[in-house]
Amino acid sequence: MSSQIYRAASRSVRALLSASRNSGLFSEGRAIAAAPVTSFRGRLSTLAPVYQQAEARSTSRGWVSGALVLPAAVYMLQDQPAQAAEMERTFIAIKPDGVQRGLVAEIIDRFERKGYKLVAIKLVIPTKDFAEKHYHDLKERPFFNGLCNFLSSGPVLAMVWEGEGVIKYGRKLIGATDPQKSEPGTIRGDLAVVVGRNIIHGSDGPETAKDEISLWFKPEELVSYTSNAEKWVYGSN
Ligand code: IDP
Ligand code: MG
Repeated sequence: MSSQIYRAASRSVRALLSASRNSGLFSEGRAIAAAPVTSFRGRLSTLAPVYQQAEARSTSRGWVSGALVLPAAVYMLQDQPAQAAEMERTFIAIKPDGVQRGLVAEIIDRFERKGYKLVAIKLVIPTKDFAEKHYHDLKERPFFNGLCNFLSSGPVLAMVWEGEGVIKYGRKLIGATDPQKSEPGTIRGDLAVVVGRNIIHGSDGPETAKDEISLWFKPEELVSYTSNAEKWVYGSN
C-alpha cells in the first residue's frame, strides 16, 4: 500500500519535474538533491538559499501555487546516494560482562539516541592473543594478564560508530574508567560498579580509533550508508 502511494507520488513529482524543466526550477531541484551527496554538514543552511531563490523566481513568474512544495518533494524522492560523506568513526566494544548482563540493547540505544550512526557490528569471542593486541599499550600494568583473560572469556560485541565528534563524545557517554568515579548518566556510572567489570570499551583518540577499527574489522565489514535521520541530526541555522 505505502509503496503504491510512494510510486504515485513519485509519478506526480516526475510529471511536475518535466513540466518545470524549462522553467528554471528543475535546476534548483537538482541542486537540492545533490546536497546530501557532497556533504550533510550544514546541509540545511545549503538548502535555505536555494529555497529562497526558487520562491523569488516563482513569484516573479506568477506561478506561486505549488511551486514552493516542489523542491522539497524532489529532494525527498530523489534516489539517496549509496554512500554518505565519511565522518569520524570510533571503535566501541561491549565487554563479556556487558553482554552477559544483557546490557547490549541499552548501550546501543544510548549511542543511537544521541544521533550517532552504527556502521559495523559483530559478536566475537576474542582469543587471548587478540586481547593482548587490543590492550598492547597496557602490557606493563599489573592487571594486564587478568584483563586479557577477561576480555577473551566470552562474547564481545564489537562495533564502529560514526558521527561528528564521536571519539571524544563516545568517551563521555561511556564515563570514567573506574565506575566509582563515573558520573551518573554515563554508561559506566549507571550500569557498572568496579573497574575490573566496567562493561564497555571506547577508543581514546583518533589514532587508537583507526588502529582498533582495523584490528577488529575488515574494511568490507564497515558499511557506508546515508541514514534517514542525518538531515535532522546535522545542520546549522
Ligand atoms: P578505558 O577503558 O577507560 O580506556 P584504560 O586505562 O585504557 O581505560 O584501561 C583499559 C581497561 O583496563 C579498563 O577499561 C579496565 O577494564 C581495565 N583497568 C584499568 N585500570 C584498571 C585497574 O586499576 N585495575 C583493574 N583493571 C583496570
Ligand atoms: Mg583505554
